[in-house]
Amino acid sequence: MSRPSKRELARLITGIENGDPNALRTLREWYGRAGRAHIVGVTGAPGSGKSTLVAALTRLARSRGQTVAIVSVDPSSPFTGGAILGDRIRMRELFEDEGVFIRSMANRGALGGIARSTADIAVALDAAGYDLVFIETVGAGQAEVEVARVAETIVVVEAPGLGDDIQAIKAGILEIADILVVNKADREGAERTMSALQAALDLSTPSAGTAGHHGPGALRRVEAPAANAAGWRIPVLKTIATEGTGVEAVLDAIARHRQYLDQGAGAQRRAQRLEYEVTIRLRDLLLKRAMQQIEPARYRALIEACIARELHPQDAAQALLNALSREADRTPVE
Ligand SMILES: Nc1nc2c(ncn2[C@@H]2O[C@H](COP(=O)(O)OP(=O)(O)OP(=O)(O)O)[C@@H](O)[C@H]2O)c(=O)[nH]1
Ligand SMILES: [Mg+2]
Repeated sequence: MSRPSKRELARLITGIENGDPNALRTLREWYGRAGRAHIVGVTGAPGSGKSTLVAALTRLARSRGQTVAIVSVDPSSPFTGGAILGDRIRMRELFEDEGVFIRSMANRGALGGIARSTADIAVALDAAGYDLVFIETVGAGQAEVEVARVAETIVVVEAPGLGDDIQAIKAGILEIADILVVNKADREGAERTMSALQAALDLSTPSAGTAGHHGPGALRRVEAPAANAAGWRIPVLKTIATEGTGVEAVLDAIARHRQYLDQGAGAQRRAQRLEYEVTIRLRDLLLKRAMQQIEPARYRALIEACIARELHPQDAAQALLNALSREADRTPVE
């Protein structure tokens, strides 16, 4: 395949976002070609400087001869143009660079939906030949964590806060980090944030126990793979993204994590990630099928019963499931 133009890629990605069957057909053909790019998730609290850092990393990676794609999920700043002027000027050169592809995804699908399209978009960019694919998400909830998990390497960006208040801990995203960055190191309190993060890391033992999750066991709970097996020390790095300070160390750490994965840890992690992805897709399909089969009137009646507190939501869900299995029992097996 010749390398697709940015315009062709943009069209394919729109198709993926819209669930267009043609786009999915193309993606299936491309899937076998993917697997070469390094997919890097960048997440963290709103305004911590993720986009600025990704832009700085991209410039540096370009100077090292790598091509870069950036997917920004639900952005509120730079990549969509909502940024202050200085940021926008700095972003423009990236937009004009042939070796850089930038895409924003603003549509908020249902839980899982956005993770699914992000995974597909990453495959498209990977197959299209980009060396590095950055996926920026705002680390604020379950959906964002699912999106970040599409990546092989996850960078969590923190900014110095008030006192010891670490947003990443509050949002529950610290545990998925492979690399921690304290950005805005020019601000008051950066050292304190660094040591608070280091302390939190020292406390948390990697949960290698989830690694052996195989087969239908994984379906009992949509459980994410343990992010950090033994052998990888999570670095805590300091940056001033607006000035490019410390960015080289972050890009080096990203490359080192890739090497670490390539030396063996990656195979197990890739298997876990794909198992997780298949499980999420199965959950979505099951729910979709259930919603198609459930009679709307019955559904409404059960919700009403919950509103009237005559029925517990768990029992409503169970009643719907029971009705589905009775339906399935009547459906002859082909
Ligand atoms: N002082 C200082 N400001 C920074 C630094 N990095 C980014 N900023 C500024 O912080 C603001 C937010 O930066 P963004 O890169 O948009 O942050 P973000 O995390 O991508 O924001 P969202 O995508 O909206 O969550 C911008 O005005 C940046 O110029 C830094 O190292 N120091
Ligand atoms: Mg941003």
